[in-house]
Formats: sequence, structure tokens, C-alpha cells
Amino acid sequence: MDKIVILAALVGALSVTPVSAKEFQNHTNMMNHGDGHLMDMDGGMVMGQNTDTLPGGCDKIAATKEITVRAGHKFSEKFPGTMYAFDQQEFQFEPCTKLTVHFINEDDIRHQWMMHGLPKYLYPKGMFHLEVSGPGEVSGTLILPPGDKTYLVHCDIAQHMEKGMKAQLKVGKGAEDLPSIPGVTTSVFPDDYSGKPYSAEEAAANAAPVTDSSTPSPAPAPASSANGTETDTGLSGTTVIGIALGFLLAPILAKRYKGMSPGEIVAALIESAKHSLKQVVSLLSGILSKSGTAKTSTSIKK
Ligand SMILES: [Cu+2]
Repeated sequence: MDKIVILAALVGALSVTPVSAKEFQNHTNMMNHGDGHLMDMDGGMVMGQNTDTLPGGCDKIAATKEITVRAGHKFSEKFPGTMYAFDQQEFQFEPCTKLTVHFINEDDIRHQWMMHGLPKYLYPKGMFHLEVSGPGEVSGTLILPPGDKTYLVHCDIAQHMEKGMKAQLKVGKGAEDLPSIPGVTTSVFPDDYSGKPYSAEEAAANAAPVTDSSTPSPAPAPASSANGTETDTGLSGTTVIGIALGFLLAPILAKRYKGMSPGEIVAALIESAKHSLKQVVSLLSGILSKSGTAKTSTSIKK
């Protein structure tokens, strides 16, 4: 009887215990490897940290800002077709701002806040990079360069950016918007929920307005080599071979049918076709008679 009570208590206790793979970790005591590279053994990392060197063109630190960015599957829910996202997709700061990013990962997998396009003399590979494996927080600081520019921020884990974990950070007025920022700019490869078969023409039609909205799109040209698309030029391999043969045979034929009217040329072509056919027939009948199965020889030798 007692055993049953204990068992019931155990089952009850287990059912209320949350099934959590990892506890939230604050990665505050990372080892400094120099060159702005900090790391710990629990999956926290900062690369390209710069707290004091002014980028070229900055006379002083223009402002000091701190932001908290969250990363996780749940932030993608408002963007159909995505799987991961940051909680914000766009940032804007004054040039020469000293920016501290507190990056919080809310998933049980690895996520990154990776910023590209920074000056390489100051940031290794032009990157500022925060990374957390599993739920946790990591913080890093950089000094933004001068000038108006839009920087790509993403998670570089395979398919995380493609599936939505992408943002843009504008310094000053920024430059042009980046494509496929969830909720900000049009997707290069829009998801289609219409249920219709997805064709190459649709893809081209959907992709066109993203890259080119200023100039009026020209009427669909028969050969689309002008707009840089290499596929679907309307020329199959057979057609190409046909054209090549045509070019090779043209001088020979021109010589042979020189001075003839179109009607005469057609008649001559039919005549030579007949001739070829006769030769084929005689060849075939020759083979048949030799094999002994043909009873009548229909050799039509000239
Ligand atoms: Cu990620």
C-alpha cells in the first residue's frame, strides 16, 4: 500500500517538473583571448570586441548606447515562413557610437548576433560577433564607424538567417535596405501559400520588384540575356546544334543551289531526299536478301 502511495507521489512530482534541457546562463566570466575575443567553456563567445579604439574618421565617441536583443524561435511566429528571429529587425545609431549589445538566447540551441562589413583594420574579418549556446546571455561592446551605412546582422548557424534570423543596423542615415529582413523588406524568395504550382516565371516575377523598383520593367523580351539571367534563354541544346549545322551547311548549299529559284531549290531538295530514301531502301533490302529471309529482292539500283 505504501509503495503505491510513493509511486503516485513520484509520478505527480515528475509531471509538474518542467522538461528543460538547460538552465539560463549568464556568460559574464569569459576568458579573454586578446584581440577582442572572449570565450567560456559553456558556449558563450564574443569576437571583435572594441571598447576603446576609435575607428578612423571618429574624433570622439559620439554617444554611448546599450541595447538588449533577444533571439529565439518564438519571435519568428509573426513572420510566416520563418523559423527563427531576433525580437527586433532594425537598429539605427549615430556614427561613432559606442554600442553595447546584450544578446539573450531564448532557445535550447546556438544563436549568434553577427555583424558584418566593419573596418577590417579594427575588427577581425570585419565582424563583431556574439554567440550563445542554449538559453543564456552574453554582452559585447564595439564602436561603430563613421559614415552612412547599413550593416547586416544575422545568425550564421546553417539556415538560421535564411529562416528569418536577420536584421539590419543603420549607422547615420544608413544606405540601401537589405533584402529579406522579416517585417522590414521584401523577401527575395517569397513563400507562396496559394497552393498553385510554383513555376520559374512566378519566381522571376516575384523577385523582380525587390531588386528593381525605380526603373520601369521592360516588356518580357524573348531572349532574356539582356537582364543578366543565364537560365531560360529559350534555346535548347538541340536548337543550338541545329543553328550551328545550319551555319556550316549554308555555304555548301548556297554553292549547290546557286542561281536557282526557291521553287527549283525545293524541287531539287525533294529529289535528293527521294534519292537518299531509295539508297536506304536498297541498302535495307540488300541486307534482308543476304540474311535469306527476304523472298523478293526489291533492289532499286540506278
Ligand atoms: Cu541561430
